[in-house]
Amino acid sequence: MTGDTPLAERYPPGVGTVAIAVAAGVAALLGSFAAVGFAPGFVVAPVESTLSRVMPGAVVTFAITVLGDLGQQLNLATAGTIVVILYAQAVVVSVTLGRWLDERAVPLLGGPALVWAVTAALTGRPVLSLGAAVGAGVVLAVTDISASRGPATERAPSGGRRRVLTAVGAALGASALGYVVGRDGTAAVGGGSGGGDTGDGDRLRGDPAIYGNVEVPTFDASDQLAAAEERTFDLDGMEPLVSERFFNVSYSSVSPTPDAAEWSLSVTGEVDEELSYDYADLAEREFQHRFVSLRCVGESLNGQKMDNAVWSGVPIASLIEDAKPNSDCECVMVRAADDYYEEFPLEALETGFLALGMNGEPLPRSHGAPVRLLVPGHWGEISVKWITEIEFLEREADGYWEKKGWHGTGPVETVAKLHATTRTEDGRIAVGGHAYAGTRGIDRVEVSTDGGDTWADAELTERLPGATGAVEDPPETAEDAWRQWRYAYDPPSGSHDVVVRATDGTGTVQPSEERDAYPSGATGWVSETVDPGSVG
Ligand SMILES: Nc1nc2c(c(=O)[nH]1)N[C@H]1C(S)=C(S)[C@@H](COP(=O)(O)O)O[C@H]1N2
Ligand SMILES: [Mo]
Repeated sequence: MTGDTPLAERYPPGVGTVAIAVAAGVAALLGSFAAVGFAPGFVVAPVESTLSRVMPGAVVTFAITVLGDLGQQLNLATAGTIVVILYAQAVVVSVTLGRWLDERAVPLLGGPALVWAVTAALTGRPVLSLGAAVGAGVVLAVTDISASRGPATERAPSGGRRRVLTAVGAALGASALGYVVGRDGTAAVGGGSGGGDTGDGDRLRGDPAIYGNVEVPTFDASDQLAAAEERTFDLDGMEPLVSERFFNVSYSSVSPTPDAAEWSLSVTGEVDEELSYDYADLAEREFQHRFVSLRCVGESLNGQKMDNAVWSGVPIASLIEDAKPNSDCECVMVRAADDYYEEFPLEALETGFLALGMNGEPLPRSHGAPVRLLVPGHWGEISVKWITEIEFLEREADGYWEKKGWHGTGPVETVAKLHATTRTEDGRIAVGGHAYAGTRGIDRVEVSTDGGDTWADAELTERLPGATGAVEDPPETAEDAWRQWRYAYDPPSGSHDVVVRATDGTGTVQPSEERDAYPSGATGWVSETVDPGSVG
């Protein structure tokens, strides 16, 4: 070994050491990613989810309503930066100590050891945390070797700079490798980010990381899927009646990966008897297959966070009955594996459904695998994903979003969206979209092409079929599903305003009053200026 270079020169003091430490920190972060993928053991995950939880309501609201998905990415980037700073500090500590003792082994081994300790403390996963230590170790080892090859004294000051560049180069190489390995690892567990995947990765009867240790039942939703396909309007730019890209909203961008074999749902609190169900308890039951549409209270009026799927599972009423609840407030707190919690009336819960399957497949990770709650007709936030506990309460309490000022536990507002504007073959303009009013149903959609002065009826898709499978009195049509509308007209020569409004099953017209999403959902009529010249 040519270890004669004094430590002070191996790690150029000041900015040089910081640069090497940051490079090691970045490599450590990607090392963690390589070992874990985009899953809860990834060091950024606990930091990001804590950030979301402690963030003031106003900031979160701004992020959701104004920044949308970008808000979540910013949060993730902030969490990543915090982690790199923590790692860099750990490396600086080890270098300082090494310099003081004049012992090169201290940063070389102590640096990665500290990085490992930080990671293990954050994630609680000691073995997977070795990935981060290896990332930091690569950069520190390369720096050490490059120092041993040429003492900085002979080439000063360029020796120091060269070492920093070598460290940065090593960090880039290790990080790129870590990224590729981690990304493939995430794909292998069928996950992907919370950023909108519909579980395309889990073709093989579900995500093996979740379903690998259980018998996954079959979900025969083929009749409903066929009916939806047949009834879907063929209009350019409009999503079909079963969403191809089902939106995703989770307060934390890293979805949990619960092992279905370990999963259980407990019924606790103000009950005569506490109960617990595991995955097999539910999987062996005869399923219902039913359409349920979801809409997020945080989306803008004409937003994209409203979708529809056919879900397979069991009604919740049959599961909570035996516990004989005696809650004074007639209310429940539902909790989940990501530490999410929402409180709402028992009356709403009793109409709910525990879904194990989505569109004929095991529930994808990002939509709450292995089991999620669906509460028909209510804003999406109480359809708790990764559900673990139903607690009957003595008195009312705030849920996760209500603590941040939202009022999103009630029934959805009625909306007709306008997502497609195209030219028909015979030169007319066709507009279309989806309309949804929760369990009230959609009876009518009207369109105005003159800014709201005159109205005409739009054509509506036939209602989707009602639940099948283990259903006592199968309803003719779906009780909580959207419909598509379309309308074709001869355009006037100039720009004109197209306005849409729906009427729900109780005969109530969608309110025209314009209101932002915060705090209880957007209202108003969707309106769009159409310039015939630019409609292709
Ligand atoms: N455990 C858990 N459940 C959750 C959430 C969450 O962050 N964690 N988000 C809720 C919100 S705000 C909505 S709109 C719906 C979205 O469901 P999706 O992601 O399957 O579309 O899930 C709800 N259930
Ligand atoms: Mo939501």
